Amino acid sequence: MRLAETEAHSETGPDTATIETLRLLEDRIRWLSTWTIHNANNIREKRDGLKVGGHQASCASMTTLMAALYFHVLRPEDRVAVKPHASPVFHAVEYLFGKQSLDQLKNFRALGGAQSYPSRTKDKDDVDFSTGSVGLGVAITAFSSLVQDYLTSHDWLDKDRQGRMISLLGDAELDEGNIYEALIEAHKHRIRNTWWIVDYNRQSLDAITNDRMFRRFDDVFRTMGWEVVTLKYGKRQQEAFKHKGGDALRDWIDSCPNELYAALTYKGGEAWRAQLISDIGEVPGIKPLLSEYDDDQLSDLMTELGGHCLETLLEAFSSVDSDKPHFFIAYTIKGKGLPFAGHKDNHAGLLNTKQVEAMRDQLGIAPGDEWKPFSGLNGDQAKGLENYLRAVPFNQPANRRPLADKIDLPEKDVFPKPGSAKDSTQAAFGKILNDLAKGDSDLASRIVTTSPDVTVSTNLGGWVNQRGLYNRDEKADLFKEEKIESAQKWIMTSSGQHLELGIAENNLFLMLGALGMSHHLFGERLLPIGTVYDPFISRGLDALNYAVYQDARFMLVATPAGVTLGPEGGAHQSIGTPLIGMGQPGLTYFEPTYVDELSAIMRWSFDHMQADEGGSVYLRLTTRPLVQPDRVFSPELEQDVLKGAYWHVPPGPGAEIAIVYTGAIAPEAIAAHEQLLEDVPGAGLLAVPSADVLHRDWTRSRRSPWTGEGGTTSHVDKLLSQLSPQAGLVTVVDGAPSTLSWLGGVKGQRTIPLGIETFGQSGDLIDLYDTYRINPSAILDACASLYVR
Ligand SMILES: Cc1ncc(C[n+]2csc(CCOP(=O)(O)OP(=O)(O)O)c2C)c(N)n1
Ligand SMILES: [Mg+2]
Repeated sequence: MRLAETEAHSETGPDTATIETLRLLEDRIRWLSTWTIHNANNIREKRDGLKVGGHQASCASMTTLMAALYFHVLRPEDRVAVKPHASPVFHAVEYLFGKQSLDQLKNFRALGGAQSYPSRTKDKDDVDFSTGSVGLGVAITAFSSLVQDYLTSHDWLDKDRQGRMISLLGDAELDEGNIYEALIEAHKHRIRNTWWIVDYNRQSLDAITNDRMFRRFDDVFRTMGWEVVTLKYGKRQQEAFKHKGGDALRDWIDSCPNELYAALTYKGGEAWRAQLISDIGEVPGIKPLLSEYDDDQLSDLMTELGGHCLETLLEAFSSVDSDKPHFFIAYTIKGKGLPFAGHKDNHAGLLNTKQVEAMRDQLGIAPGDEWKPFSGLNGDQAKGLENYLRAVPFNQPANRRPLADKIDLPEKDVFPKPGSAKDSTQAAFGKILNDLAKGDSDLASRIVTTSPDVTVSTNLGGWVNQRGLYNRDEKADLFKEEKIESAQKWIMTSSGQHLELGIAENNLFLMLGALGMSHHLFGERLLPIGTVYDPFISRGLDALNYAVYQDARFMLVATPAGVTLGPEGGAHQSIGTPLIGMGQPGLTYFEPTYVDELSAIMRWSFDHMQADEGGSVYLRLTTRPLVQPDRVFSPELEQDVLKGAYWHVPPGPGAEIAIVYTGAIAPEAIAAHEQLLEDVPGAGLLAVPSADVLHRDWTRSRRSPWTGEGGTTSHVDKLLSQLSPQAGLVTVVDGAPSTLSWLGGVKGQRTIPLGIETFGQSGDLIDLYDTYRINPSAILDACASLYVR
């Protein structure tokens, strides 16, 4: 194992009594996490023959770190993302604080019980950030610290409500590229109050990690302006190094390959001794030094690395005296204190019953008392721990889930609704925000926009001109000062309302996730809007899922979309995104055609983003300018738009056919419908601004007799009932045809779905719609084929 040389130290260490108490608490959480996993796998009844799983080694690797933090260092305003596989340790900590129930622990990984990985939305105790998809829980803390700064700059957050945003991560998580994308963005925004603490056990899931990464992480983080603190040796090791031969021992540790260190850890004291004697036994002082330790003590000495030494950890954490971001590399042993410590296959390894019982006996816990928080301790010790836990700073009454007020929305009649005769939904989106920016509504003050280098090309320019860019560092618009003409006035201030990101879509979703949790984390509501090109949603898909899973609330505006971007097309065409919108729980997908629809949907979205049972919204927009309908946007029409569909041209009684369209392809559907009417009077034309809302309402209605969700007939059922039961449908969307093909299942009406199934070339709309067969003649061909049985 090669180790870095920087050590953290301070003049005043914690007192011995505190260390002793913390040691006992660490034993508790190591035991409880081991037992929770054991119970779930070996004691609780199994009904399906599936492995339950759990990660005892990953937990044991981090118990010292978590004991030091939760039982000493943390303050209630601090927010922590815990490495996914240490979830049982977190729940054990909460259990000792009295914030987690025994029932939850007993039901670890069972429905309604403590979750496999910490979950803000599903766990019942106080999880700050969900984790699970490694890397994302790390980066979200940096973005949350940026949100904290944003709120502070806007005078919404007092200093005493500011905390540190902390990630406890595994070393293999450092392979996730999203961490480095976040690091770059964090550097640009000069983030602070962020600690990333690596459980540096040099094991991943499959293997021992590569020696070549030694010292690389330190370099990377230092280069990016972080304070790097390497916690490499425990105190006992540091004591040993002071003796004759100590330097050689230290050098040996430094140069030992990761794999050998892990193997010797697993084999134990005798193996350590043999290896050390063989490698450096001739160095003066080594043999006498080693002879001072029996085999067990030698094993302890060699494995009590910085991350397992409370004194070392507490000194390091308490010596932080700036808000500079800190990167702690805490050397640990995976499975420390468990029989498979250091074994390369221990990631998903489970102790067998004999081993668990041996651990229990060693702690003096009587059979049957396994769940008792202080079992195995004498009365004084138990009392001492209880008193200590009551006084722990992190356990003090504090409102860690503050309730944020709702932001009032402008009345419907004053909500912006641009009135051009011809407009695209993207341009109209920009105008709506521009109009809001000019006003002084509460809504406008709480909107915060963000975009990964596509601010201008997604029409956010007007908004940014008025509301400015946000950065803690003020910066004038140099082009303006130099009197150079430009439509974009990019003034950067601490009161700005647009967060400009570099081209990393993953960061966009992490940013939206952090902004969208502001009301929960900081008690201040923000209404985040992020813009992106529709195809690049896929680039950040896991982070999008992650944000939504945490119940972050935001508006995602994706534009341009489909093949309708025309000559710009090819690689920038998006096909499957409607299905992403439909398939993602917690995200409601709309694809309006007209500006009046868009305006109503945006107003609804700001409400939905704040509703208790609400969620996030995805608007799939276009750059294609469309002639706007000359119509009264009645409350009934608005209702239908928000329910997902309306009859653009209602069908005649018992009509035999309808054309159904979504989004920018409307002119082709309309043209085809006009021709169809010549042969089939009464044919209907159905507009579907949200296949997602429509589909969810339909499936809810179908299952409601069994789930009691309210048994009203679905909106789509009512609409399609206006057609003959034998009617046929031709659906068309600039996207995957399956977005609308399900409509055939509602009433059993024969359906021909049109859409994009291959892609990848530029062209004008005439050629592209022809090539991909979504033009009027293709729609009419499909209508004709409905009559061929
Ligand atoms: C994005 C993602 N890919 C893969 C996994 C599966 N996985 C879970 S843990 C793990 C290795 C973790 O190693 P490390 O971060 O070092 O944690 P340790 O258990 O060693 O503390 C992997 C690959 C995951 N959870 N998330
Ligand atoms: Mg690891």
